[in-house]
Amino acid sequence: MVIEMPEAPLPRGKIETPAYSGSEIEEEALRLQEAIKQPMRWDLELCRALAPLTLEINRLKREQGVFLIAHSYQTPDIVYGVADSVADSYSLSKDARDAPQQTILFSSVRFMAETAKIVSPHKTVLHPSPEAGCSLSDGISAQDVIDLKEAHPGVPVVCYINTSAAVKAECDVCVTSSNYIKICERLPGDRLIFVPDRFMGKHLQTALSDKEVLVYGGECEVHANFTGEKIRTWRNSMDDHGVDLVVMSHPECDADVLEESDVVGSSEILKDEALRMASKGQRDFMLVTECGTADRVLAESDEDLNLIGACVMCRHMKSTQLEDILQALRDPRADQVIELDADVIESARMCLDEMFRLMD
Ligand code: CIZ
Repeated sequence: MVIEMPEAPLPRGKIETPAYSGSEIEEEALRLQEAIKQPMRWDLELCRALAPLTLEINRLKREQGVFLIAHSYQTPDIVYGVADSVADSYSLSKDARDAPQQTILFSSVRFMAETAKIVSPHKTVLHPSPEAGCSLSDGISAQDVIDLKEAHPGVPVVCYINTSAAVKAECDVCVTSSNYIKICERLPGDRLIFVPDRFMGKHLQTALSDKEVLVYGGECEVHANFTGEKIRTWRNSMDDHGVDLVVMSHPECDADVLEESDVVGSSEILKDEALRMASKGQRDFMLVTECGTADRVLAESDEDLNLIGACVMCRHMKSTQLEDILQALRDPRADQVIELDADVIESARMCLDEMFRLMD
């Protein structure tokens, strides 16, 4: 039915791969196409063009003992072609910490690769796209947090994981989109400072009736695009056609979007809930978030689903392509190896460890 999603990325053809045989390429192309499950957008011709890249990346990963982590917002060729672990940032930070491999390649934005380095400082963390930032993370500095602490002495500072290592080093506890309410409920005291997402902070304030939440003013440039009015219009028009629409949105959206939603959660929670509801017969969903979540639902459901309305693509998340991953595995540039000051790692580690402790 209606799904407005961006075109699949085309291979850029700027990197040499060894000559794999026709049968190896055909087998790999079929594996990719079956795993991605969007045969119109990811057709066999495209999968054949991508196959030498995924074959070579998987060969190098095995040879070098590299654990490849991809956030759910990465493109399906990365998620289903080469990743060893795909999830939201809470699960991925644990996977980075617990992986036995000494080298992690993190296909995602910069703050997530930094988080992997903080939780496993002895490992080499490769980040193929150093330019891949995040409007939330880039919108707050360590000095901003220091100023907040001076203005509100003694009030605990909670940071969303979408922050730099330097910002985490100034905060008391880190949260992700899958645990921000649970962790803040468990914090002592009746006030907290929440940085940097003003929408998630507002949602947190609604959920925590007995605590005051002092909220910073940042926002995600992807999720800030959605409006409650647009969702109401979609829902009404679906109602008129007898379609029982389930609206699922990410907590980085504004309050009027979340009020219109049946489910609010991280990419992993939305995906799991859509799959659970699909297995019980629900077919029509609106995923109010980055397009990668819809790609995952389509790939991982056995049902023929209608994903209605428009997702929005994150230009930072989508800046990594298979070719960047192959290049970083072969010969990483200095700016593709995450390096952080030891004192930043130590303080930021306490902020992340506090999250793991409060989630136990
Ligand atoms: O918490 C995360 O992982 C983020 C930043 C997004 C999501 O929900 O996956």
